[in-house]
Amino acid sequence: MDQSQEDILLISESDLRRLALQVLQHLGLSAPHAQAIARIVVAGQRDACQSHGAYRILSAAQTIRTGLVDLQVPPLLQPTQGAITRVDAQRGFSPWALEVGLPPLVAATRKLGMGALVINHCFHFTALWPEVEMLTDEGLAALVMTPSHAWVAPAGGSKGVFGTNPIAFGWPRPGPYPYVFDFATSAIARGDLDLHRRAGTPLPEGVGIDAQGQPSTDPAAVAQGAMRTFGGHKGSALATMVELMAGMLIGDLGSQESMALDAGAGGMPCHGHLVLAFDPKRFAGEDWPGHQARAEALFAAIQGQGARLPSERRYAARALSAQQGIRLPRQLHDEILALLN
Ligand code: NDP
Ligand code: PYC
Repeated sequence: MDQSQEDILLISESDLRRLALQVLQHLGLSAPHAQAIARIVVAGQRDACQSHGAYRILSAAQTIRTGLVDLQVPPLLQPTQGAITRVDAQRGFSPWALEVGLPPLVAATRKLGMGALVINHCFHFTALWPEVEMLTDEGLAALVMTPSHAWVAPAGGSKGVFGTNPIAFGWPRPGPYPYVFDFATSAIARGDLDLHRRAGTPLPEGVGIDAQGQPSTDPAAVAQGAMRTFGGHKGSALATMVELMAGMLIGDLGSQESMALDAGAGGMPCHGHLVLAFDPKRFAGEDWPGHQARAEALFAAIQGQGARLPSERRYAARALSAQQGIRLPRQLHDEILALLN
């Protein structure tokens, strides 16, 4: 999916945010919904996350066309119960609900040592790392997970049961960049499958099967069949955990139910979302700086072998975007602009 220089526009972060806001509001979203979505998708494009950056403006538009998502409804913050902060997104998109739930989550985590933010009834289509970074910025460790649509077969099976069910983890570090990983528990994110389909390029071997259960590298055939979990039975178990923890545990839909709600309309998934936060100063106590230094030694041991840490590619892209502007595929830019017609 490499693109030549002519296919790429350089755009400033503020211009891309302005464009995203204009389009999202034109599509009918209230200003706070549009602003929260714009912040998160622009951050994705700035970090060169092609499947979860500006491309997701098209996903938002497609979801809006289904008529299932509420474009105006404010998230309902419920009274905090111990460690649990709960926000009912009331079938709106998730980013505004996240922003509403974050301050009480941070307060509860500082008070109790750990906290959980449960977002119910949200349409969720973003990357998870921006959510994790909002917590590492507060000096907290974080673990975030969410179901999606049942596109992914269990290891040993051939029919979609799980969502692409991403898990993200963040650890606060001295300096500007936390340790963060963020990945789908499927062998490929659905967003990347879609990008292959749009570009007419084959999928990597081994990520999906067609409707007859045969291995396929044709994105359209795999979209009709099923995607595989990463790491076989291990990814399958992690995907199950996400269904349980961010579905049944929090009293919300899993990926099969989300897909049934969509009923073939082609919108983004609607379900619950779980954000866990941990205060190292409460877990490690006064010795936290010493233990944080031990964590730094671990990272140095990884990098000392020539291996890279997760998110290094993103952070490098972030620095490049700050210097040169954000790289945006011209075709995507034109498709986003066309939403104004
Ligand atoms: P990738 O496989 O691209 O990357 C997974 C993680 O591994 C990243 O943190 C990445 O860091 C890191 N990584 C990649 N290569 C290496 C390497 N060689 N050494 C060390 N670390 C490495 O992610 P996915 O395609 O699985 O997911 C992409 C995005 O899709 C995620 O942001 C996820 O949240 C999102 N998603 C959202 C869903 C939703 O329902 N909302 C569903 C599924 C996915 P780096 O970024 O620096 O390369
Ligand atoms: O890429 O798998 C994905 C995805 C699902 C919902 C949002 N992104």
